[in-house]
Amino acid sequence: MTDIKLIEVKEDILSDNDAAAEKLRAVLKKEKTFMVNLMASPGAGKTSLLLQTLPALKQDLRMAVIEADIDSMVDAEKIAATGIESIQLRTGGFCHLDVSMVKKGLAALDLAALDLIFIENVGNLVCPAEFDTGATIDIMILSVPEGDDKPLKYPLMFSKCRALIVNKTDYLSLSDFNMDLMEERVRKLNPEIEIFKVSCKTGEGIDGWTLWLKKKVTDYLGA
Ligand SMILES: Nc1nc2c(ncn2[C@@H]2O[C@H](COP(=O)(O)OP(=O)(O)O)[C@@H](O)[C@H]2O)c(=O)[nH]1
Ligand SMILES: [Mg+2]
Repeated sequence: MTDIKLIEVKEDILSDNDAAAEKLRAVLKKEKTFMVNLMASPGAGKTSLLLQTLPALKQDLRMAVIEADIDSMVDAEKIAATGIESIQLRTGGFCHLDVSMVKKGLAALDLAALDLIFIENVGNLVCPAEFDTGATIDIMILSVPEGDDKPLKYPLMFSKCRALIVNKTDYLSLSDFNMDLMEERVRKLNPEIEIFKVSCKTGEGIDGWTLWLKKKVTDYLGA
């Protein structure tokens, strides 16, 4: 019987990407540009959160958005309608962004003229958690209709994020979502995580999130 060689490539891909991510973070720091990697399931409210967040920070910070989708321009068009520069990355089937893809988006922007860049990652709670984008911080959204058990099913995503935004709180009265249980499950994975409860429909809770982010960005720019 012929010997068949098995070569593990996943580790290499991830470690190459991790090294590139560290380099990109250093470039962003030098340019004084903060980058947020926003991750969530499809429909959790990533674009809606950006549409609430951009107007709140527009007076104080120079911003741009990199949108990523398997196909279509719809999200970038929604952002552009607010007057904020937006780039659409079409991943053509890839379910996450890696550093090389993010760099293509950044090449189309003038970093020196930007304080804050948001990446709307591909909608998915699995692959984006594995690939460092080079962002300054990772943020995720869990929306109430998705259920309070998601930290149990997608622990890596909940473990790596600096903040969790629980969106669609306007659905709470219609659902069996147990906020305390969800928080307990998340904190077991990630005791330091910041949790914001918002509704992008009513605007409830958006202030707390935008004030926290503004402070993070201004501390970074001043450092
Ligand atoms: N009721 C309710 N609907 C929301 C809320 N946030 C977003 N949506 C709706 O959820 C759908 C998906 O939102 P979108 O921002 O496109 O999600 P994305 O795929 O994560 O970017 C849209 O129809 C939004 O209007 C919310 O807080 N409450
Ligand atoms: Mg979207």
